[in-house]
Amino acid sequence: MSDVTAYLGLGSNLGDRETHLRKALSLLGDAGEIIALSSIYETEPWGYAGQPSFLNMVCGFRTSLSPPELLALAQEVERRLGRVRTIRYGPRTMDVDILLYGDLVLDTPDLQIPHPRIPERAFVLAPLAEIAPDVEHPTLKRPISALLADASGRETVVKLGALSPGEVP
Ligand code: PH2
Ligand code: MG
Ligand code: MG
Repeated sequence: MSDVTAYLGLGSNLGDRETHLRKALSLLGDAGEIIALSSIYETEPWGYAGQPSFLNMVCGFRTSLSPPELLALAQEVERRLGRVRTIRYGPRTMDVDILLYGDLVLDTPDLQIPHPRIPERAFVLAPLAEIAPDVEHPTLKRPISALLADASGRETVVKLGALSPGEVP
């Protein structure tokens, strides 16, 4: 199968959040090619307020994995970083979500692509717009930059900066 560019959202709000992001990127880099990295953002919790703030970022990932294989990789990275599944939208050491997979649209019980909550989430749209502003959302048919403009007034996100070069996988 030929390579596809997927965009993956990473988030952590437990423990050493930045180390978790770095380790997740390193594990992903072992399995495919990271072609773009957003800055890290400190973000207000979305969906369930009583939890610590998150660090979020997005990476562009060039891969020959199929969508189910990529989901398995994302879950393996979460597992390796000590993820324990508790409440929905609750705290986690690492969350790796498939946001986009080329222009594929997929709706199965286990996996929906594009990620169904992209337009509601500034914590996804801000880092995604940094590295893929002109990419068109496959079902909304609008560029990511336009979706971000519509999401102003949603949860607070603060750009912290990029990982330093030595930390980039
Ligand atoms: N992930 C969630 C629920 N809420 N809020 C922020 N700010 N960042 C996240 O990554 C996040 C969230 C479920 O995946
Ligand atoms: Mg998530
Ligand atoms: Mg997830």
